[in-house]
Amino acid sequence: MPEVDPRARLVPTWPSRSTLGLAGALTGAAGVLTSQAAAMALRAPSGPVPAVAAAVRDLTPGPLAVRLVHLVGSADKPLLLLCTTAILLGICAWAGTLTARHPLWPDLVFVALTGVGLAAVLRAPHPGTGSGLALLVGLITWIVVLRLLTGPLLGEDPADPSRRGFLVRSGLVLVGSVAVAGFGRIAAGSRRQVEQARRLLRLPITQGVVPAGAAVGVEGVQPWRTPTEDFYLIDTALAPPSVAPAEWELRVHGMVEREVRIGYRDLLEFPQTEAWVTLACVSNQVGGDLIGNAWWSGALTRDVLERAGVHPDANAVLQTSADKWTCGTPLNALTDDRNALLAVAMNGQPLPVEHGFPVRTVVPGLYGYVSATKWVVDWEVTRFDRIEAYWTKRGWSEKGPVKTQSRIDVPRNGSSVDGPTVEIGGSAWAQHTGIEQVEYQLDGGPWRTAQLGTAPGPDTWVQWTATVQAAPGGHILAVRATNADGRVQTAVRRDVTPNGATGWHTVRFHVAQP
Ligand SMILES: Nc1nc2c(c(=O)[nH]1)N[C@H]1C(S)=C(S)[C@@H](COP(=O)(O)O)O[C@H]1N2
Ligand SMILES: [Mo]
Repeated sequence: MPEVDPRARLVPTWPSRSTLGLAGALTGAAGVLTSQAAAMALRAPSGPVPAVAAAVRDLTPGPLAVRLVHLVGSADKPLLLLCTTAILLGICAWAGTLTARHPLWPDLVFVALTGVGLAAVLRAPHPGTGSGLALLVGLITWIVVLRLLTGPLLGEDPADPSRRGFLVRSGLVLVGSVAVAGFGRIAAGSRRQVEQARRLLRLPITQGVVPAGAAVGVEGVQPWRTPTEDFYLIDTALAPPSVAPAEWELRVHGMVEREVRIGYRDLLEFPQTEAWVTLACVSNQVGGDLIGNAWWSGALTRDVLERAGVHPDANAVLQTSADKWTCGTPLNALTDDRNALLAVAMNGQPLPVEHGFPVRTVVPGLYGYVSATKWVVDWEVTRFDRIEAYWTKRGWSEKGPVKTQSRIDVPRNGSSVDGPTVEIGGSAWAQHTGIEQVEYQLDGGPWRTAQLGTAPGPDTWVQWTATVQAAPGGHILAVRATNADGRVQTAVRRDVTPNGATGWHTVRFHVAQP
């Protein structure tokens, strides 16, 4: 029999594997709770753990997934979440035991787990900054809490371990993370209440009918009416502000005869106007997709301004949102006949929270950064020489009229298509001026006129299409529009800063050998 050192049995190693494992599991739970809370507080579309669970579900091969769902029935979702969390905590416990080797080992595991979370979160259609920040909060919690729990243990005398100290620290971590989780729930609660209020609204609006002939019916051309869920999203808000209709108020002040405050009900008592308006972002690159067309419903901005009575020397309105974003809008664009709106609905539904619920501004003909204030709460009637708005402070132009642009949707750049007859198409826009003509050019040949879809007025994009004959091999296609003033879209390539990109959209495509 081998000789056994009797002390080895009498003095257990400290910290023991199980203590370190427990510390790891506790740390794991703390990080899950804080990152989940951060995701909720930032109103990220999903927390990291549900995102991983969803990824597991989506990546599970179909037949296996079906078998599993049959096995556990409708409990599949909670069960999946539970399993994901259990596996995660198991890995964290194992990471905790690695502390005995070197305190940096668990950090590596945590970084790897965060990487998995990031990959899962990025699969969502609109991940947003909130999800990434939530992961970061979780990672920092893991790294800090594990040190907090295990650091003091590592220096302790194995013969006289302070189990009590460890238990106290563990208790504190547990209480702290539950408190943070509670805070996250409260923050998320305000969003839930607003969503609830939104669902209960019954607005005097219609769904909007796509005008006959607006869609040219070419597969691959972006729909004339952009579905709300595909509508681009641009804002500086980490989390969309939660503004309930009952709390909403627009204060109109500054160079006015009388300051007015308009509540949500007051706004609905103004005559309601509805219109198709194509909204575009100044950051849209040539050929880009930061543009969308929707049916907007709301009160006319000019009716609201008339109630306040604007001073004749005023030429601007400084708009401020609930999250303190600002933009300067030319006063005339809000008072002329273009039917700028304080919109309450988009595509026949109350505005989605992300698109500015309960009220946003929509001004045909101007880029969003100088007009389309989401969660709008304050209008100061003023003069351009007295104000600086969020983006103008950062080098973008004071005025932002939309530039005439056109885009090729099919064929896609770099695609291979069947020939020799190729259907081409896309859209063109010059909001508030209108599109008169769209031309295309194949392989540097003559410019030819495309067929145009109909448009209800000058404020929306129009679709264009044509049929070309193209031999097998590589081709280049370019498009340009002419606006209703007879101006041809410029070929000069300009960047999006300071007031919108210019240049012709060009795609390369390949016609396959028959
Ligand atoms: N409160 C607020 N409103 C805002 C912005 C913002 O950052 N904050 N961005 C503007 C910009 S730059 C654009 S292009 C449009 C985009 O609107 P959407 O997100 O509904 O498409 O909103 C505008 N309204
Ligand atoms: Mo924008």
